[in-house]
Amino acid sequence: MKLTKSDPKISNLIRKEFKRQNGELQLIPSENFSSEAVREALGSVFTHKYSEGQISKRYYEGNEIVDEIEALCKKRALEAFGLSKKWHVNVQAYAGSIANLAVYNALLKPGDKIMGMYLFDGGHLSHGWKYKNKKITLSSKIYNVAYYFVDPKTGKFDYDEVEKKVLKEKPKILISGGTAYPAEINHSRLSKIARKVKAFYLADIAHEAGLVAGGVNKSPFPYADIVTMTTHKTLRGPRGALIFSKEESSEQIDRSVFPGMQGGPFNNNIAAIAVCLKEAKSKKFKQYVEQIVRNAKKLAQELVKYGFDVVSKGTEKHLILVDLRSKEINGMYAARALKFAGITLNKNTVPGETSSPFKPSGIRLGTPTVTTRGMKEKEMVQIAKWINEVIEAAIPYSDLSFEDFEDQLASIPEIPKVKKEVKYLCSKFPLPK
Ligand code: DSN
Repeated sequence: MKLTKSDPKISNLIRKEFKRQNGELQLIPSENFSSEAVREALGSVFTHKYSEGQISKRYYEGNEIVDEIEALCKKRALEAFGLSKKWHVNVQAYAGSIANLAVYNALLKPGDKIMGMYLFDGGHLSHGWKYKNKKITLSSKIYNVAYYFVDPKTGKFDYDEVEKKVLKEKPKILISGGTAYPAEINHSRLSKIARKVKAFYLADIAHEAGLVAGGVNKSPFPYADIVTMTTHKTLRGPRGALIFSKEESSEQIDRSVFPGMQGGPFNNNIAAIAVCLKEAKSKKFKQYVEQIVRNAKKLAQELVKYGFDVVSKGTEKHLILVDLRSKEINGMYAARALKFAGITLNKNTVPGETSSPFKPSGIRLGTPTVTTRGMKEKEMVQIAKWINEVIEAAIPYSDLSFEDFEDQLASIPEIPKVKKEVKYLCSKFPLPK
């Protein structure tokens, strides 16, 4: 029975969410809009099957077709990143954080040290997060955690300084990647630094996976020992994760995912990941990711023209981080004002953060979804103008409590005006169904 009949409430909520995504500008850089083909595979009968184990070595019967789909997904994953048989890929991890934890669990003993980019400088929670001496994430409870930082003047890494820190901390795994670092990462240099302390070099390219597959960001594969990524950001697939490793650690990693951390893989997800990896090999996808970066660069340039302090003065990727401390409004207030105007992005901490993750000083935005809709540089100029208009209009109210600020938003004339214009632009660039 169709969902509209069997469960109209859920069906209606799905319809409303599509309308929300379609009727507003989605600028959260870790989000994207997958193809109908990806979503068809995701909703397929593969969701019914248990398949603990590896191809041809399953614990349950009836996995002959699951074996085929997992083998195809692995083959496509290697092809999408131009990798030889020297690389192995695990496609079973439920998510990026689990993939990273599975890598640590495979290669380390509890108490060993991992070292990654500091969260406020663009790192990720799963690389181990301690805040004000409190161990927040499981990885920081199991392992010792150390960080390296951006140069506060440039917002970028000074790799000589990173090297000094790594030589002092001597981690067992050196990690790069995260959520809010707009410059490309120097994988070659980081892998050399890792070698100096005999550490594994783990490149987490969750954000950049599509950009690497499409050749617009440099590949970490010639340098890294392990590469993890999610599949739903710039790669434009379903939610999920891939772990690439070399022969010497691949078996430990497979065993760490299952039975170490997970039960049966989500075969419907694996099917959908296989679909997105085929899409990622196409010429159209390459053009798509090239446009993502052109759009992000244009948007960053325009924001700079309006006097926004864009971290690292621009971007080499799909994402932009704006430090609002010079604008007398924080990220929490700015993000909510923009949301009222139909522009969805997220509040974010910034390098040298002087506030807290709950009321951070910045906003983060990016271009994967608007580029999926077909928007180009011309639309980025318009979007920057709207962002400026809304933030400038909201600043006079930013001393109010958050509740009072929210109450005021609808009565600021610029906000409904921009919302109407945003809606019109969105109607000209509909999301693929
Ligand atoms: N939540 C993701 C992001 O927004 O970057 C990372 O896990």
